[in-house]
Amino acid sequence: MISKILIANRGEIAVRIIRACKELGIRSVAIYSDADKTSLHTRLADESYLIDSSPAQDSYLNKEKIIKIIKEVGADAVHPGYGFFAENAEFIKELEENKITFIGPSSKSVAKMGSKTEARKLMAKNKVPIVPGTTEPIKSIKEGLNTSEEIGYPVLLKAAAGGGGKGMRKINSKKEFESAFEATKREALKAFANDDIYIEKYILNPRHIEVQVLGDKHGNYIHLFERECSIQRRHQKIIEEAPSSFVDDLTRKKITSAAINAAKACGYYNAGTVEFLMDAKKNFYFLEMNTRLQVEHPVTELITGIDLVKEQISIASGNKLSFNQNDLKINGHALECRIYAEDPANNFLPSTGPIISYAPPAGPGVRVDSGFDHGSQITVHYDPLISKLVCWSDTRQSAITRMIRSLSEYVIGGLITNISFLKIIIDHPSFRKGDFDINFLSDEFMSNIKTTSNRKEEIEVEKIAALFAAVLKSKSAFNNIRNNHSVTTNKWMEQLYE
Ligand code: MV4
Repeated sequence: MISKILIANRGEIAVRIIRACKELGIRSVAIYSDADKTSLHTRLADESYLIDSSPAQDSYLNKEKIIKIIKEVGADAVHPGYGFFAENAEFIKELEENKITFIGPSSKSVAKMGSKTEARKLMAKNKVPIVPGTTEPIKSIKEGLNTSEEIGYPVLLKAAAGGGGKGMRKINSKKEFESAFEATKREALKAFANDDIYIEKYILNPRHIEVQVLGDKHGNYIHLFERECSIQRRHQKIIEEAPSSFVDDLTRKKITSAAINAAKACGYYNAGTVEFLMDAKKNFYFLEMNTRLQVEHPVTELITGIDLVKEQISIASGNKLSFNQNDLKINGHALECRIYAEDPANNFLPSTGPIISYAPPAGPGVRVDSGFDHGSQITVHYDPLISKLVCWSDTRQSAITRMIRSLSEYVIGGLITNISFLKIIIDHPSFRKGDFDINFLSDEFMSNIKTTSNRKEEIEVEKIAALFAAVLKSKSAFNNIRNNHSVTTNKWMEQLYE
């Protein structure tokens, strides 16, 4: 039994995990940095501990300090969220050695999927289609040229220790090969301290489709259907949905059973995601396995009714999966928009400062997973994700309508956000038709839309309005004390009309 969980993360995902703990009657422990004193996770957990200063290396990546706190507070388990230590095999191994439960897969599974060439080898052996190419690092330019000739240009050079889009290079013809090979090797060495690189055929204009899987420690596996994640910019996903409008029943059957084979192949337990590229003919190819809970997990929760975080905790406790494959069916459609504090009109420059007013959307079929609220500070130290707006409805079209309604309702004062940009994408005829691939947000798309806004001026007005409201509030409180009657909620309004 797990009775106390330390959440080694921040922002919306830390809040998501704390909420699951509360509903399960498990004590939650938050850690926070200087920059996160005003964040929601710090306030919502049963216990919160300051780790150190704001940089991630000193705080959420400070392994020694985190393990020290785990021991001091007597936490019996750790939930890593995503990012930070979520896929760090060394961190997981250290917890395993200290008999602290890691709410995720074993360090062995994580290490196996960490090497992209090893993962490809394992997949090829276990009936999971991989992109044509090599399963061993390329040793020489001559070998690379021969392989590329065989599979046909264009090809992609990828770092064996890479992932998530880092350390890749496209080669269009043999005359580009030599210099690209050297450059990719150099970059891989710098980024991953490992210069092994391998070759894949370049798949033209694919979609990014991923399958959510769950495995328990007793060898049971189930999938929770697919998510469509093609709407991304520079490898940063922006909009995700479940199910994919491109995947038909037969393709779904094939891709989900490939995903289960992938999980079985690495002795996986807990929640994981198998990523695929899917071409226009619906051929799909294994890309990588993400050995963590993903940002976009809510869309899967909304169409299946499964609470993935509670299931993760149950699996980590040693329980069997609480349902079988036949219990699951796709119910309706869900969309997620990632709400970032960044300026689409200014090359997505992060926007920092306090949130001076905050009014999230609500109503039927609307879920907001936020890490922040009124008074929280968004800083330069971490990813500028404020929250995730997730909408469910019975059909894709009505989920789109609901998303536009919710985006229009969302008020985040004091910061520039990508909300208007999200509305433009969701309302685009091609998006509505489901006609897009990973290149949808191309430079061409970006130059054709109008992302300029008067947010800068609006923010100045918001700041003055917030100041004015604060003055009125304190005057109201002062009058209440002076008149010796208790503070009532309507006093503030009365003051306005005085
Ligand atoms: C590819 C590809 C085309 N062909 N591999 C980017 C992230 C990393 N996980 C793999 N990626 C890609 N691999 C072959 N053989 C195109 C991409 C790719 C991509 C994939 C998924 C989502 C967005 C993407 C954006 C650019 C490139």
